[in-house]
Amino acid sequence: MIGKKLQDAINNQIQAEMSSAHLYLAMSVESEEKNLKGFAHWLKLQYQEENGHAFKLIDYLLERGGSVKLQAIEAPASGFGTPVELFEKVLAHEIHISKLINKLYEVALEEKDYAAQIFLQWFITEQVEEEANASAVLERLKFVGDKGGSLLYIDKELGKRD
Ligand code: OFO
Repeated sequence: MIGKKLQDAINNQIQAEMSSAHLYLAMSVESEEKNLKGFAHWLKLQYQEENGHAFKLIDYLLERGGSVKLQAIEAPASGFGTPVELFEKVLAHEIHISKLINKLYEVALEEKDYAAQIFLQWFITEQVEEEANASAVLERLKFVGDKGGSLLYIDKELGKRD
């Protein structure tokens, strides 16, 4: 059975993951509207990945006999700017989520919940990958530029994500 403090913290993280999904869906739709189909595809897969993170936490809480309390998801921002600005926002968001995951892990440490510590290590590793993925796209965009033929090339590359 999981303690109340950790249960509340996991419920907050479920909300954060679902908010991430919502944000990436908004970014995907905006990219589609700009006819950047590769960006839209990449961001749609990211949306699905975030929902997967939320479900992983939901399943874990249920497995531990906890109570899942879904929270409101705010409308995401819009007007994400140029492709470079868009991926600056993606990277900043993932850095923010990494901090939340670290705080969640600290709760598991304080509560001496060893099982939860092992479970949450997956998320710590995942955040390294999430930041690296966003950073790689941002660096490429900055290197080749986010206009004209360069943009079309990167859009095509992002469309290959599976
Ligand atoms: Fe759930 O990792 Fe991104 O936000």
